[in-house]
Amino acid sequence: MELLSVAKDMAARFAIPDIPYAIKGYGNGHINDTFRLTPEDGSAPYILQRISPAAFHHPEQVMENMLGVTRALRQAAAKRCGDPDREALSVIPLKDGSSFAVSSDGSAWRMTAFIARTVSKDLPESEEMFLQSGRAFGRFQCDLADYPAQTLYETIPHFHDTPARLAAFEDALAKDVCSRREGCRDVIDGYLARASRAGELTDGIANGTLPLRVTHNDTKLNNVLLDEETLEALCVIDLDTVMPGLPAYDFGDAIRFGASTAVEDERDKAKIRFSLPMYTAFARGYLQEAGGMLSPEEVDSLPVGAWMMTYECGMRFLTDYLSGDTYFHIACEDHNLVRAVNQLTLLEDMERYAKDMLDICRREVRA
Ligand code: ADP
Ligand code: GN1
Ligand code: MG
Repeated sequence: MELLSVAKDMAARFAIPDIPYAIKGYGNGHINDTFRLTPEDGSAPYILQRISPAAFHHPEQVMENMLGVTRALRQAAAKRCGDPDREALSVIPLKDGSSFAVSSDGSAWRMTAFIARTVSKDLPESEEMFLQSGRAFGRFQCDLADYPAQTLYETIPHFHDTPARLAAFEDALAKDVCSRREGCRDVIDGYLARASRAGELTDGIANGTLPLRVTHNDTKLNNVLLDEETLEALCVIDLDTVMPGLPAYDFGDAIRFGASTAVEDERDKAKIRFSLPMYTAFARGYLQEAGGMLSPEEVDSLPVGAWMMTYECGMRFLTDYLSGDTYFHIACEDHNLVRAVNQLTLLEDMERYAKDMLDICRREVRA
């Protein structure tokens, strides 16, 4: 059955008013299948999502994490006199009270209240916008500082274990199931040439200098909803990968995405540069909120995170390309290859700024 028809069937199982809805695909996520439900009577819309079975093998664990984390985030918003309904997601239960539905093909579906009058962006439109998103992710880090990490499931094991991502890449390379290897030798070599740095963050975990904290792990700008009018960052979404991790992952992934001068799938490589002003803006916002809870070693790990997340994400795109595009949503045959080329291009430019990136974090944490 077509996914939209399944979505219509699934929608009827949730505890929402029994009125007609228009259902349409929504958003730019690469993982889940997202639909917006708009009631024909003009009342509040909903978001319905099929949790990606390729990414998440235990959706019940994803949902248990999400229930706990949204509860904590709503409490934190209320405590600072914010609006929990706009600053945190609300999970809508099924009519029988459970948190997700299962369709006949075994995939899991969940619903959240649609947060109205918001936008999500694929590139920051100003330094101020990116600074605000830095504040939102920094605040997120603080809001979950006391969350019992041991109660969280690891929804994707080894998610930011870059040496493990490198091993998966080398495996895909050796298997070359789609015979794509020879067509992208230069890109492959660019990633392999940097393999010796893959353990820089995981070594810090192993030797105890970088403590695990509760982190988001997928901090793209389009995973924070901005107020449509003020463009202030309002609500951090996409909580599927909230797990024990490093602040360097959250800082780094946000930089990878938002301190690029072009979108992830830009076809003109010449447009891709690393933006030090955007980096500075995000560092300022993030450290204003989270700087106080980070050790000097953690602050120094933030620019390493930017390098690592760019390297790792590019390698993941290339691994998926070599493996036949089974993980990330694609819109054309070479989509994952284009993304992998772009991450490498960004990485090469970013490498020229390593010292500035470190100096900026050290300066901003003292500001
Ligand atoms: P994916 O894992 O596929 O990225 P997301 O949970 O990030 O899935 O959702 C995809 C997009 O849908 C988001 O980038 C955002 O634009 C939109 N979205 C998701 N949840 C909501 C919500 N509750 N209210 C408004 N927009 C939402
Ligand atoms: C995916 O779900 P989404 O689109 O926000 C991916 C991230 C990647 C990102 C690259 C669960 O994020 O890890 O960095 O694509 N999420 C998952 O755009 O794998
Ligand atoms: Mg997302």
